Formats: sequence, structure tokens, C-alpha cells
Amino acid sequence: MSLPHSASHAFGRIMLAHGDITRLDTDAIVNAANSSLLGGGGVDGAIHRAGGAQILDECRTIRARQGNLATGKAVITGGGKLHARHVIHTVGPVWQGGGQEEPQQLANCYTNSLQLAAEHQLRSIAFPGISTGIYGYPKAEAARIAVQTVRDYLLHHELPEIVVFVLFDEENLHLYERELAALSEA
Ligand code: AR6
Repeated sequence: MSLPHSASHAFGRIMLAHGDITRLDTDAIVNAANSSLLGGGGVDGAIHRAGGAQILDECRTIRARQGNLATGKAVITGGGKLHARHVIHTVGPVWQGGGQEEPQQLANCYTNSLQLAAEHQLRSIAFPGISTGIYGYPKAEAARIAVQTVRDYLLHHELPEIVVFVLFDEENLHLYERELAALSEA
């Protein structure tokens, strides 16, 4: 997937794609990892399967150096066999009803991933719907936080130039379309 096949725009820098994030050739794709950094199911499993052992090796090295990755933080590895040159691994919050700082933690995932991409001079980055699978975050609320956090970041930063939200399921795709349409009308 070289370009999002279903694109919407907000300020020309946010796009939507429907499908598998491992097929994107953005400078980085973001992994919805867990704090062990050692892989798992969902998009994490798909990225490690498609990217091969190099990504896991680098994750192990990072883990040996700094231990578990805290919720909301992000680290970067190479992309292994992926089209993307880098993977940014971030740990979304497990949904516990919303009173355990989950909204702020989810926003931190997006902001910290974008900052890391900018520090590495990356021009394009693709995000999955962090926490909206196994971690159980309500999808509508997660879409709102993702779009607003990225929009706010882009207003004040030149890099990354392009942000792609890659939605695996149609429900998420429609929620993001709605959020972006609301931004355009604002
Ligand atoms: N491309 C894009 N999006 C995907 C893909 C894919 N290939 N596969 C799934 N999704 P999840 P989480 C969507 O469960 O909720 C792992 O075990 C999926 O439909 O991958 O943050 C980790 O190791 C959903 O909308 O991540 C953690 O233990 C979104 O990606 C835990 O899951 C996130 O779903 C993290 O849970």
C-alpha cells in the first residue's frame, strides 16, 4: 500500500487508510505494543511477523537497557523487512472505565510517537487505533483523542509532515472519517 486508498484531509497533512498497517511505506509505522516490548497479538503480532526478527532483537536491546516501557511512552526501532524504515512502539492504556488517566495516557502515545518521529527527521508516520483492540478502549472516544491530539501537534510542528491513520475495521474507519469531517467544518 504505497498511498492510502481512502484518503480524507484535515489541513492536508492527515490521511485515512483502511487496511493493514504493515503494508504501508511511510517512514515509520506505530506499533500498539505492550510494556514488555516482546510482542503480542493484534497489530503488534502482525508487525513482528511481517518485520521479522530484527525488530524483536532491537526491542530486546531497548528493554535490557531501560526495562519495561511505561504506558504512554514510545521507543523507535528499525523496520526490519517492512516497507516502513522504522517502527515506533508505544504502549496504550488498558481501558479501566476512564478514571485511571486513560485519556491522557492515550494522548501521550500519539504525542510521544510524533515527537520521536520528528527527532529522527521522519516525514511520514502511520498510526493504528491504539488501545482499541485487546486493550478495550471505547472506539469513538479513542478516535476523538487520536485526531484531536494529532491535529494539535501538527498545528505547532513541521515534522512529521504527513500522518496516516490506518484503520483495520470499518467501525474505526467511519469514526475517524467523522472526526476529520468535524475538524474540517470547525
Ligand atoms: N493493521 C492495522 N490495524 C490493526 C492491525 C493491522 N494489521 N491488526 C489489528 N489492528 P490491538 P491494543 C487494529 O489489539 O488494543 C497486543 O497483544 C485493531 O483492529 O492490536 O492497543 C499487544 O502486545 C484495533 O483497532 O492493540 C498488547 O498486549 C487496533 O489495531 C495489546 O495487544 C489496536 O488493537 C495492545 O492492545
